Amino acid sequence: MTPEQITSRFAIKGTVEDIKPFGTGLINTTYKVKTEEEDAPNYLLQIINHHIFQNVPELTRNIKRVTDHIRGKLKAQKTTDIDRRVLTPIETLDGEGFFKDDEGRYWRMFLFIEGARSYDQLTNAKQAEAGGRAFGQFQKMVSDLPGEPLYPIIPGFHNTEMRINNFKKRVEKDPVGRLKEVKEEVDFLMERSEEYKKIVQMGKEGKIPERIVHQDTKFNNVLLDENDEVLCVIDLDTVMPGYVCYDIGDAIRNGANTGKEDDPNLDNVNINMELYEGFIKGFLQETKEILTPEEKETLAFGAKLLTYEQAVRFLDDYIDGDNYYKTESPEHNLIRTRAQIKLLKSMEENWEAMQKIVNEQ
Ligand code: GN1
Ligand code: MG
Repeated sequence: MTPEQITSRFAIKGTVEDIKPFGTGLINTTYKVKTEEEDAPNYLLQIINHHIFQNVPELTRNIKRVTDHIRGKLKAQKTTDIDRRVLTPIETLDGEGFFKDDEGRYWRMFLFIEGARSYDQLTNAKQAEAGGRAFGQFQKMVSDLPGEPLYPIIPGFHNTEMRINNFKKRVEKDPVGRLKEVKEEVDFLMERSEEYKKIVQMGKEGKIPERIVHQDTKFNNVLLDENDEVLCVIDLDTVMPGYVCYDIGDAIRNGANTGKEDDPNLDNVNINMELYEGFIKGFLQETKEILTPEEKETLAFGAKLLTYEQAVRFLDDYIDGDNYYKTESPEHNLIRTRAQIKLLKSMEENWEAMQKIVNEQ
């Protein structure tokens, strides 16, 4: 089926004028749908990667619960422009909220948020603070979501202990014979495996609470307005129970890197401490009152944790023959792994300063 035929299954307003690829996600495939009429909104159309998000009805329900809850809060606060301050899922004509086509692909739509900016890379600390505030606000708004816990769409998504165990098995199996090229990287990661089981263990011991967290806090998942003020956060697929340090940790991993996530030149890759400070400041401005002292203590560690974990995940996928992430070359996952390892080394070198910044807030 063509994207045009797909959109006719959704309760959209106006006539579809064109549909173009949109965004840079590594998992789902996204299009922008432009409508002809001045007064009809534009939309986002997505193919959900259902190999990764296997329970699409529960995924749809999670996102609806979270966005309805946030919308309710915004209404209570008499916020104007609510449609720019939270994602709006578009209903299907049959009320399912998603459409499965004859090729087995799952589609969904959202209202397109107009006049929003998002950046793959940050240029200043003001943006970092906005990023920290965006995920902090999100955290605060969903902290009192009523009802049963959200459905764990990808069980153990940031369970580093589980990721390490799976990684060990992959290394033993070496399914496509790539292990011999990556011995050094495997050793680097395995040497640190005990240290990075800490958060899951603290959770099990009841030292930190489980909360609803976003879990995919790339800076390009923050929408900003023309003055770089926060509109909302997007990409709610992985919103699930987890620990608070996952969100700030992944935001820093992604956003406070002087290089790119897949930078082939490792000299470019370092932690930018100014941006780091911006993220921590912004995040704590919003969450100070809801975090326990133990949780606050995990924030700096979260940055190292998520960087470590991402290196494990990229290398795991490389050893597996690139089945998970979209890649642009056979070495792409290895390049990504090396960049994450370099970033982690840089964080290790700045570890004291990173902790100090949290303590000063
Ligand atoms: C994936 O698709 P995207 O870019 O939102 C991944 C994240 C990784 C990220 C690395 C569901 O996110 O966990 O941090 O790539 N999402 C999933 O770039 O695995
Ligand atoms: Mg994502």
